[in-house]
Amino acid sequence: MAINWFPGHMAKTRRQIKENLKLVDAVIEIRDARIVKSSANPEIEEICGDKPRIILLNKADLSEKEITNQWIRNLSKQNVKAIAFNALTGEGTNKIRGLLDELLKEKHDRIKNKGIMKFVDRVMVVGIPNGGKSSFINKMAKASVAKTGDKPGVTKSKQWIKTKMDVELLDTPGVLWPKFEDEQVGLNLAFTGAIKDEIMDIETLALKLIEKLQGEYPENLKTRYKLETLSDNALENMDNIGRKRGAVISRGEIDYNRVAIMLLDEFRAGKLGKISLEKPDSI
Ligand SMILES: Nc1nc2c(ncn2[C@@H]2O[C@H](COP(=O)(O)OP(=O)(O)O)[C@@H](O)[C@H]2O)c(=O)[nH]1
Ligand SMILES: [Mg+2]
Repeated sequence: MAINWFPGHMAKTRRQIKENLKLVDAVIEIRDARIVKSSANPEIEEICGDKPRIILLNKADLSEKEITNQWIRNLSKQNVKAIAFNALTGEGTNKIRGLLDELLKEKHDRIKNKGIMKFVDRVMVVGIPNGGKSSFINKMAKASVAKTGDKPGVTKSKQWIKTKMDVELLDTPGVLWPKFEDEQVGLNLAFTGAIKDEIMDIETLALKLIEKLQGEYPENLKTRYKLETLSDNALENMDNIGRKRGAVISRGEIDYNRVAIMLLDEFRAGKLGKISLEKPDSI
């Protein structure tokens, strides 16, 4: 991981997020729509308690729409709402206000009953590294009127980003750790580029991705690499991909390093099509 997680670090992060939770009305948790389970923090429920939460299934431009919709149904409950999101385009932003209104109806009614009609909701953003927290905050800030500085006497050192939708975001997101002790989770994070290629050598990683895709998305693999048929053997498929792309060293030997880099890059950029590596009942 870009961040070195160790027990002391986790405890500190957990404590900081819990402190910040006291300052906000709701949490926006960012996950990767391609790996909804693997991009979750294992303690998120415990950390957030009953704080209303919106789960943004971000990078939805890269996931299968129908499966993302299944996830949305699967994750939504009284205090938790999920939506598909694209933090590069901001698609989904216009739904956030409505979801907050649903989640915070009691608070809003209480305020309105006092005759106050103009108020803001304060929200903090949390998520594992590379899920899109900064991109999301930037998109929200683009729709912002001003960045509020410290207000004298009020929560010193906390910076709030104002937006046009009567929402203020805590400007530093809570960075959470994934469930990295689980091998499949590690692979999924590596496939999607959430962790850089340090989990294993990239040739093995690419081979594992081919294995996954030949089983679940064979047509995407065939179409992208113009393969007429697929083998059950991932290495044979990797060879064929290498040949199709001219990733050959000498005497027909495949340049596996080149194939691996190309395949992972293309997968992460969505060039193999919209792919969901986890479905609601998988893992
Ligand atoms: N395709 C796609 N890429 C995204 C999306 N949101 C973020 N990214 C990319 O994911 C990477 C990590 O995003 P970043 O905002 O830095 O994540 P953070 O570590 O959670 O702050 C960057 O390369 C972003 O451009 C999205 O909705 N779709
Ligand atoms: Mg960031």
